[in-house]
Amino acid sequence: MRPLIRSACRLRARVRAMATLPAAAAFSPSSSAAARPPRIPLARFFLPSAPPPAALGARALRTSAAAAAAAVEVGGVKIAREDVVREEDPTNNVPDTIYSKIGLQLHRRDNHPLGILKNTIYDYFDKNFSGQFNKFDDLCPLVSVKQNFDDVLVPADHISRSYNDTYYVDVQTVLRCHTSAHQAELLRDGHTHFLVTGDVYRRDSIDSTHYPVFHQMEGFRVFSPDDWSGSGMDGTAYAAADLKKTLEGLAKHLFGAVEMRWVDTYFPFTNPSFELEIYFQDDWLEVLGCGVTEQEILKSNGRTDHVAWAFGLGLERLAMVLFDIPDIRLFWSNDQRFTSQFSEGKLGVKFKPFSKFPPCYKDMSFWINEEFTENNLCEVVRGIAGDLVEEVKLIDNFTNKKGLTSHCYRIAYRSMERSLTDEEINDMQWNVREEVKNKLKVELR
Ligand code: FA5
Ligand code: MG
Repeated sequence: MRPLIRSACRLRARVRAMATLPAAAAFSPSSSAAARPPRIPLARFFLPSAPPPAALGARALRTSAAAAAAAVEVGGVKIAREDVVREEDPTNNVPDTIYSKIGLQLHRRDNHPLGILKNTIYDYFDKNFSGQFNKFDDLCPLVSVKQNFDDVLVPADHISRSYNDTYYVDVQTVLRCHTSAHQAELLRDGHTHFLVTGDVYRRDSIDSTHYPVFHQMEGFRVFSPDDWSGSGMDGTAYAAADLKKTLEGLAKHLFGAVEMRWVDTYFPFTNPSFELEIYFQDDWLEVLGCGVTEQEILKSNGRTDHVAWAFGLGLERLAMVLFDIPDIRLFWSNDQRFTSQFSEGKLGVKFKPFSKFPPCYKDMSFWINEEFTENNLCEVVRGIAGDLVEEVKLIDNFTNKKGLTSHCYRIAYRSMERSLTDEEINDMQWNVREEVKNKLKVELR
């Protein structure tokens, strides 16, 4: 399985890690339901759904005057806590820690590494395509299941649709797990060249390169028969060649002269599909997924007889390398010692760590049950410790004669900004144990 997204293992070198993670989630090849079946009963994932909302994120946004005061605004849409977090609703799995990230839009801050990177990519497209690409960086992250999955042909039983992998507001509304969620509507609106940057949300494991909210940029370009008719190629070959040329140029623009390679892969929405890897600090780093758009997507959205390419790149992954940022949590830091190191237009200024506080490790063992998943455990830990949790790692695993399976997890607590006291760590660990017992219904050992 060639992957990307998720790692259970600690990464010796950051770049090595990012290039080789055995991903489970999302759209990587064979991360299919067969490869990793959801543990939560399927009935919970596929409740009969009402018709999807007509407009972008429409369902969430009827708020009372009082709630509106506390709401955040994204793309002119107000989102209040109760629009997104509903503890009593079994079809909702969005915690407060996730709600608190909505509307922060790190990619829209010109002095933030993600904003600096976004603007540098914009410069490349402006320069090479004389302003043809329309840019969107303020689309609401609340989208329908249809937008996030159906419109881009994600199969009904694909693992990425599970409650274990995606944040559901209700059966028909999710926090987008990729910026591809906007392809279809933008095509229908008549766009043929576009870039969509946004925060995306995935339930995931915890370590230095994985965070449940990260940022992607989607690129999309449509060709009409006139574009390829004189080329001697068919439309698909023409688009694939243009895609590779465009992205190789982007990689050079960001990294300078670099060694890179293409790897064949699978996405439900493109065929052929590729990943681009860059040789960096002694290893291959996957920086994006892309491919030639499936005809069905073009046909369904008003572009019969056209072809298109699309790509989706992870801004944190690129920024960690370009700026030497060692831990993905740092992107969310408001600490002056972090934020003051970056300024508009300055790509690739190397981050100087202001301190390294020691981690504190706590182990916990329990007998798992059928429903247990690591993503659920990580959510509980993150709910209590927030960004003070650096890693949650399975360190022991066995099944006894009675068929009971025991897991031992090691939790690393570490602040990026200060020393933690024994007392607060012990308190957090005690709360984690209580919640793991009560919420996950496992038997602590
Ligand atoms: C996708 O999300 C596809 N929508 C990309 C795509 C778009 C393919 C258009 C074809 C056409 P994937 O799940 O592999 O694919 O994520 C794309 C990129 O996001 C990865 O290459 C990586 O750079 C980044 N990424 C994925 N998961 C994480 C994560 N947990 N943390 C940080 N970055 C991530
Ligand atoms: Mg991938």
